[in-house]
Amino acid sequence: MENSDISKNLLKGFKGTYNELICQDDFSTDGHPLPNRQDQQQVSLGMLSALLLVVDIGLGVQYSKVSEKYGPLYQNLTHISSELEHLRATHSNMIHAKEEALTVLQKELQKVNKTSGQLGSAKHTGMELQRQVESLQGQKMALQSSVNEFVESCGRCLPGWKLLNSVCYYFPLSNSIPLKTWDRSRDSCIKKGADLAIINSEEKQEFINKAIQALRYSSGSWHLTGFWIGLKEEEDKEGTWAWLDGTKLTQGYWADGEPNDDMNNEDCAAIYSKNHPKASWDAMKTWNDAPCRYALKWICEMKAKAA
Ligand SMILES: [Ca+2]
Ligand SMILES: [Ca+2]
Repeated sequence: MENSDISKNLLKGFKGTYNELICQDDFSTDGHPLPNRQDQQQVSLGMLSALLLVVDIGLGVQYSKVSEKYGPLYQNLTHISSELEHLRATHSNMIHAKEEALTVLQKELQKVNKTSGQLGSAKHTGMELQRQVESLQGQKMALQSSVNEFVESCGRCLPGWKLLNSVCYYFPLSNSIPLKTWDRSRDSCIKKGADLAIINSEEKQEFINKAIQALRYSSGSWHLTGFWIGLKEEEDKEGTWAWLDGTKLTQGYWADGEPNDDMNNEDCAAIYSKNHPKASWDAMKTWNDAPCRYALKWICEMKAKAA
């Protein structure tokens, strides 16, 4: 039988005894116990005290069982509460550490951005220096070439001009020199005491082709590798070409298909360092007729000084 059942039975017995003690038949009409029942009541009270003692013992046993059953649970609850507090403290520390890490990360990112900017600036400066070095190297080579040509021409041509037989030629090869129309190109030559070049022999054609080869490879577009020469159609005489010295063209070194007077608007002649887009390279076929207003490079010639 369970302790709880024992307690219930004891309480039941207690109630029965109590009822017997306070039964109405045991009292006189004025509410006092009858004299012949006093001894019996004292005995009953003794039994009641014994019963209470037993109940008390039963409850003590019950309490011990309950304590034994739920004590570990209470200890676990205490332990879990302690763990929970610990986890809360750890979580708080982690949030604080995360905020500090974020602050450090932002500072580092700012440093990286600053360094990246400095690196970009340094790279730009380096590229600019490299460009200046390449430009200076080009100028040095051009100067060296001019000196060599001056020496080779024995001073008969100006520095930067090339001598062929008794004629000096000027080639504005540098990309820094702006392109000009046929008329302005001629003006530029005249200001130097020269005029646009006349190419009236195979020897001159070969010599000039060789001199302008630098542009054959450096310029991407064919039409930008042209050099105006002293040859144009006579006024209102389509198809009649004449040199600036007044002589008619007898031998031309036209590219295949040229002159074609494209759009009825091509009246000036130029020599090209790159092969015609519709033909393979042929040093004896490098001329084209083009609109005189086109901006190209040009070739000047002047008589060399006497040897
Ligand atoms: Ca024409
Ligand atoms: Ca043409």
